[in-house]
Amino acid sequence: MEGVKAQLRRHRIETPSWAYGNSGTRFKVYAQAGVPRTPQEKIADAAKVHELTGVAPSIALHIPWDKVDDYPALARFASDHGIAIGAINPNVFQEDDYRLGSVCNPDPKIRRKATDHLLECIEVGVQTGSTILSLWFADGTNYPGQDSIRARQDRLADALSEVYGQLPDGMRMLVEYKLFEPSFYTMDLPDWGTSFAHCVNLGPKAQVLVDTGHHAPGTNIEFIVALLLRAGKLGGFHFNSRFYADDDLMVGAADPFQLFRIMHEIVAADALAPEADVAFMLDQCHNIEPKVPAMIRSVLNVQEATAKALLVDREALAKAQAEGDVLGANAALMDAYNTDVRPLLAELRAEDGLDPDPIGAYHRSGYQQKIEAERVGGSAMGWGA
Ligand code: PSV
Ligand code: MN
Ligand code: MN
Repeated sequence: MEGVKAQLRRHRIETPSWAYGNSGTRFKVYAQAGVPRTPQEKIADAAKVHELTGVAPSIALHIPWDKVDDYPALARFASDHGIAIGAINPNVFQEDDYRLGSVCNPDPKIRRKATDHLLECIEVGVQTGSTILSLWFADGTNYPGQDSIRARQDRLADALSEVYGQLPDGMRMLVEYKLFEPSFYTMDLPDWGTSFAHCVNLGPKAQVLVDTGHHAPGTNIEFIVALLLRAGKLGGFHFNSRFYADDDLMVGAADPFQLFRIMHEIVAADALAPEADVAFMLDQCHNIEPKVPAMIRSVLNVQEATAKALLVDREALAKAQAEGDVLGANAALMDAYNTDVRPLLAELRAEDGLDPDPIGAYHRSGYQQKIEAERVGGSAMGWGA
């Protein structure tokens, strides 16, 4: 148990700035009381989540949603609040110019503009002390014949390679894929194989980012995770859960067993500790639920899945596997999954001077009342607006 606790203490989960702001679907963005109006207020909320959970010490930024004049000052603000700036996410999908794509656009001027924004985000990373440039492209086509699939891949490869060439030491590039949406015929990065192929060509500083909501229903995500880990190409996750498509619901809400299976692959490959360089990030939209407690819930859900994965009796599992004991091997996994780890996590928090019940502690803290009183006119994150 002490070994399990030691590993849990070293686990890091990053929360996204955009999940603290108002969000919604294409039908409606719901305004909530107390949501942040500035990047600083998003950082304060992320810091609250870290203060109560102890395992969420960084916040991902989305540029220009979190654009400021002075990035070093923003990083200092974060560190004064006990957290760091995590992945920098460029946004090349929210301007009219990008109607036919960003780095894959048939117009070279638009490709230049998009690539320049990616380069600008490297600079944001340098100024904020970030080590991750996290790329997602909405690029694709809606109709057969609309554009050349191969030419678009060439343009994508060119842009990625230019950006890769500018990555400073210590910074890596994560390439996210998504099956569909906003494009419906082709996405230029639709799946892990396409991301992987580009990353292999680019070099060791390019790795694949797995967003759990970006696959076809029924996809075995832990298989992808195992393959990428084996190739040293798993850069990180965007955790969230889905019932249908890219629902962006709280991680662990729809399928906690899948989350456990993913974390089991991570633990089995010894990839949980920060040195393994797998970034455990959340990417969610809290449309109808209050933001900060929803984020705390999500962090706890990842932590619970991780604790269960750490409880798998590896010796018993390896023995059963070697002996071809199908039921025994499956039982080794299920015993861990069916363990209630909440008492263990409560104990861990108490030992570390945290409240054993982070959500209860949030409600008792008065933070929600404070932000509702102080913050009037919170902004939409941009997505779905
Ligand atoms: C796209 O669906 C995505 O998962 C990408 O990570 C974006 O940066 C993020 O969502 C925006 O919400
Ligand atoms: Mn994502
Ligand atoms: Mn998504």
